Amino acid sequence: SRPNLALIGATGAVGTVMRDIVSSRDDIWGEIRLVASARSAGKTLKVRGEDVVVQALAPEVFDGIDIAIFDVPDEVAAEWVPVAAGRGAIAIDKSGTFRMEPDVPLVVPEVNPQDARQRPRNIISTPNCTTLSMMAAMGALHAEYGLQELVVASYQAVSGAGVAGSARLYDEVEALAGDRSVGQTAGDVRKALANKLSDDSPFPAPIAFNVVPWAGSYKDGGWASEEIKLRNESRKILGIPDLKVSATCVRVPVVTTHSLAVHARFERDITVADAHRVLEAAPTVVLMDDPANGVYPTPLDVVGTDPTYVGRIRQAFDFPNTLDLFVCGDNLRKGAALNAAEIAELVASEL
Ligand code: 11C
Repeated sequence: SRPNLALIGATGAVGTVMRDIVSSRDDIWGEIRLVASARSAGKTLKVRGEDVVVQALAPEVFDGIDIAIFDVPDEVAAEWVPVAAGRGAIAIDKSGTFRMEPDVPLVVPEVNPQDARQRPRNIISTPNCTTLSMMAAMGALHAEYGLQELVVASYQAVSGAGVAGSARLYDEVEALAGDRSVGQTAGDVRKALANKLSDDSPFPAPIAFNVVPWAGSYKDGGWASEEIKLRNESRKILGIPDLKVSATCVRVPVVTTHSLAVHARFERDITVADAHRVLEAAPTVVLMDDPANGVYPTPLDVVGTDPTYVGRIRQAFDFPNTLDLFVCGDNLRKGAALNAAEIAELVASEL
């Protein structure tokens, strides 16, 4: 019989994309149950063209469920993922709670599908959307050329901070629209916004007309949690425990699709032509690399689609075996919902 799927966090930014993804991919599922906080319970939402009533998160919602995909805050995952797993479901968790635990695999299906089979706690984690934006491409290059070092700058979309993140960018743009005086004096945008919007923003500075060098929570040494996650998760997914990684994560006024500027050093000599060959053969990567003709990925040109887009591939002048490149990936699709759905399909195919 077909496996039953539960989507926990069905009403959030990722949950909304998740419903769209399970409705448009090959339908392998029996029941699809929608679950959210008590606040959203009772709402009717469409999945596979049918109305489904959202249930409140409770132990019984996992009864009869084979696979439960969680997209909920870390503390909700910490409490409820083990409940689902304890009741016999395989839990696929998008939160940061379990990713680095040694007995929980962290899976990107085109990079380390085999890891999904070792799941002693019935939990599989799916990575942070920033890490995921480059994994398909870096995994393919690593398989042939052996990755040694990554230096990354991110350009992260506001929807990485959920529905509230997108709402804040739209609100700020609307509040500033038409005022051609703003953005020219220090603090003028902050003042203009203070007069029109609450200061309750998910971002530590104005995000309209700005870039903000901060994403996530504060960690020792002045690091942001996103930068630490990118390092730890890349090592685990690629299976390179001593991979050298240094990242600076920056929020930009883009609604959806994270971009990364990547400086990658390999064990073996690698040319631009080598990278083109590898990435052209990678099924989930799209090469957009013809800068002489203005061809490279931008978030606005790829948002809402599934692949990882790579362009601006250059051989570094002053660093051996090193490429510089630019990657774009939809943070809500491959960065979140799609990767979780692909893990669920992989697991379901082996049940
Ligand atoms: C962002 N990448 O763009 C984050 C959101 O660990 O999954 C996801 C945080 C995570 O804000």
